[in-house]
Amino acid sequence: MSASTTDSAMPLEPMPKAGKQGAPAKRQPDIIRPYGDTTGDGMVQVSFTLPVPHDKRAEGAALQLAAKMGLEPALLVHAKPMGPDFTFFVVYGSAKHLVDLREVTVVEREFPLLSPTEVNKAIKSRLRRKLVVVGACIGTDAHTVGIDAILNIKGFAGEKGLEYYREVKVVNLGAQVLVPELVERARAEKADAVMVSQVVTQRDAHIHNTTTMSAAFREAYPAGQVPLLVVGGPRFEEGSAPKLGVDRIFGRGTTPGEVASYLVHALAAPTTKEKA
Ligand code: B12
Repeated sequence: MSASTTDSAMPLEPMPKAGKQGAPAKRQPDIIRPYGDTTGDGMVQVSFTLPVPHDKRAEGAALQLAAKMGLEPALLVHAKPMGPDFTFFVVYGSAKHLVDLREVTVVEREFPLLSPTEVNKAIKSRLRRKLVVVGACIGTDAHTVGIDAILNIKGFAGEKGLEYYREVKVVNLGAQVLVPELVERARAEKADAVMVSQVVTQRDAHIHNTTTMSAAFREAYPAGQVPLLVVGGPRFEEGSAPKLGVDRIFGRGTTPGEVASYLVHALAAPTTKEKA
């Protein structure tokens, strides 16, 4: 999403009035601002930590940062020492920036959502064997909740995980798996898809680990036979899969059903004949 304009003086389009029943759908304005107390007042709340002890100067520094971020006027609503050398702040202020909805680009899901029955049926009729998935958190990452939400039978957001799917064999290797171990197990299991989770992003660990993993698979497998490489985590950039050498990235809020539907799309899609 991009805010093309930062000019608070730019007039906002008036909010369209609510239509009566049967009236044409009301038109959304293209240029919008955040809403706090009154429509279009631009109010936002941000939190951050500065590497200074908590005192009056630290509070002034927080307000200076807010002004430089385009928040004016801004109120310091919370300041708390984080140990002797750091202070955590919450600032509430009016953002100068405008959002142009016409410039927002959205990455649409490229496959249809299927029910578990449809997924099982597609795998059975097209692969004629179980689809094998090997999953892990790689590197030093121990955040297994995300990958477990996708793989374990208990699932996520009311959907059962891939273990629930009769036609999917799941091998969940857990946390802190080394890339060579993952490659070896994927080969031993004849994995169709490898599912990797990366939650920690400090010093771009998720990027480095993902590119290392994809390079290792390309090296270990003959060209064209690398399993489908699927990576997930809350802080990946949408659409960054090609850059990272993997087939698909899944982000925050992904559900098992989406992943199962993607696996069918990528590995057991209907032939042109079947579609016709
Ligand atoms: C629970 C938790 C822990 C638990 C983890 C327990 C476990 N078994 O997983 C414990 C206490 C062990 C822990 C430890 C640490 N943690 Co922690 N932890 C969290 C916390 C609170 C929740 C993460 C979580 O479970 N989310 C819920 C799941 C369901 O969401 P998710 O992971 O995003 O997964 C979804 C999607 O992303 C996607 N997905 C994820 N993976 C995959 C994989 C595939 C294949 C697919 C398709 C989809 C997919 O689908 C999932 C479902 O929608 C977050 C903060 C937060 N609120 O997010 C911090 C957080 C992730 N932790 C953090 C940190 C710093 C740490 C520690 C370094 C702390 C320390 N100093 O020791 C250690 C690191 C340990 C290690 N070696 O990795 C930071 C990371 C910061 C960063 N920029 O990297 C966070 C963001 C907290 C923070 N704000 O500072 N942590």
